[in-house]
Amino acid sequence: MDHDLPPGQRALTQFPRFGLSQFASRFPKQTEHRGLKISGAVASELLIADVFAGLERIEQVSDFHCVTTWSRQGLRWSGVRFADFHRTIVVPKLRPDDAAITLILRAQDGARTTLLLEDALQPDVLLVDRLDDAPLGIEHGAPLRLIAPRQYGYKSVKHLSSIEYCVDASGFRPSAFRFMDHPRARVALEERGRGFPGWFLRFLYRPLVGPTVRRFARAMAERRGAQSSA
Ligand SMILES: Nc1nc2c(c(=O)[nH]1)N[C@H]1C(S)=C(S)[C@@H](COP(=O)(O)O)O[C@H]1N2
Ligand SMILES: [Mo]
Repeated sequence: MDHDLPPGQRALTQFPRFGLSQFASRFPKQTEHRGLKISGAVASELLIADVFAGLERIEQVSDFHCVTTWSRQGLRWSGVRFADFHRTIVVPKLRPDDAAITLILRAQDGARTTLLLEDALQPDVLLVDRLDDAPLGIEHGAPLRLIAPRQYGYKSVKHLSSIEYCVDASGFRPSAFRFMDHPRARVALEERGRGFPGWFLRFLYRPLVGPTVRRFARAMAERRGAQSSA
């Protein structure tokens, strides 16, 4: 099915737990409560206890593209549209500054990235708590994850804990090296990183896929082992 894939991507037959190696052994402390902090250029900071309350739940099948060149096709997510959350909850309650065009997404494991509000408002960007008809597991981002299918995977923050509406994100430090965090990361345009062409980064990243998948799987197995003997 590789012919359906964006430039430079290869399909995997499974959906691995993945990320920057420094996050392999970091896990969310809170796995049940799906609360989300909203902060930044807003009238007041707010902790939303249940992001899903009162919003239309939708199911969506989409492909997932990691910047290191692996893709997983046909994932079935369930959640709410970020656009609905933004327009129904954030705008009326918190009145974000019109100039806040960037979101900083932060996760319980310390991961963080930015997403343009314009990209986040696409109808296929979801806040999810279910995957393939089951509650989202720790591997894939419990208790709450954002997915942005048109962006490379590093914008789809797992264990999402806060969203900061930001007027000026120039001082933001991403969790990866700066060249690895493209502000938009659009898969169709192969915006893998900044300063280097996308096709070049394919060859830099591809050798990391196997070792990273194994490292993340090992850390997960160790966590399960530690929990079952505790
Ligand atoms: N909190 C958090 N979110 C994260 C990551 C991470 O390490 N921690 N890794 C990112 C990267 S690089 C990818 S490809 C996807 C992997 O998602 P998966 O583990 O569900 O396959 O999550 C993204 N979101
Ligand atoms: Mo990734």
